Amino acid sequence: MRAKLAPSMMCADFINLEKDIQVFERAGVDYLHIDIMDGHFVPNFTLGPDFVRALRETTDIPMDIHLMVERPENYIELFQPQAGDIVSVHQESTVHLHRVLQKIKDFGARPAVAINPATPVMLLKDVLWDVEVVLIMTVNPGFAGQRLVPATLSKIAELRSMGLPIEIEVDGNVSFENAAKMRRAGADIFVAGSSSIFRKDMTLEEGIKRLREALSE
Ligand code: S6P
Ligand code: MG
Repeated sequence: MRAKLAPSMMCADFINLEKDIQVFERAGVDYLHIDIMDGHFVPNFTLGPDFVRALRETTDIPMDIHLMVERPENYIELFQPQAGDIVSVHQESTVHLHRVLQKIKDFGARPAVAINPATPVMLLKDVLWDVEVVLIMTVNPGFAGQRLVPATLSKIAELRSMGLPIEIEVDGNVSFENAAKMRRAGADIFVAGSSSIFRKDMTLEEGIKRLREALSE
């Protein structure tokens, strides 16, 4: 599968958001990655449904909504997922994983399950046929700008070797160097944050170009 890019909007310039979105449209990125945190599942707060609504008025780029919240089944309606969006819920965040994945499907969006670095791939065995995407967290969720947890690379390869028709998304310290390793291990969707396209020493355009080059090596 073709490598896809999902810029992480929590790393964007909130004061000049429209400018960043125009760059993403010109560059043809595949998704806008939106981190949703509740201060319980992860010790931080970030974006919310109003932000998603405002983005939808500005762009047609599909959303990749990453729910880092307890009991995600209570919040799907709030985000009004649309056809073509990805909505990911954490395996660790609910005892009703199957039910919430069906709910996402009912909205016509692409259901996805996310796992923390400490969660083994095998715990997903009984939902793998109910998801289109598996999001492998390559850092502990909650913050941008962290370092890769190296053991997560073998989880990408382990999942890919199962031969399932799913896309593998990676999120966390997807630097130019790590992105190439993740691609070789079998990842398809790359969340691009402060380690790549939002680096302070280059423009967004340069960062996107370098990330694409790293992924095609
Ligand atoms: C972390 C969140 C991520 C970050 C992304 C930032 O909890 O889910 O989506 O925004 O990891 O990228 P970087 O390159 O700063 O790690
Ligand atoms: Mg994320």
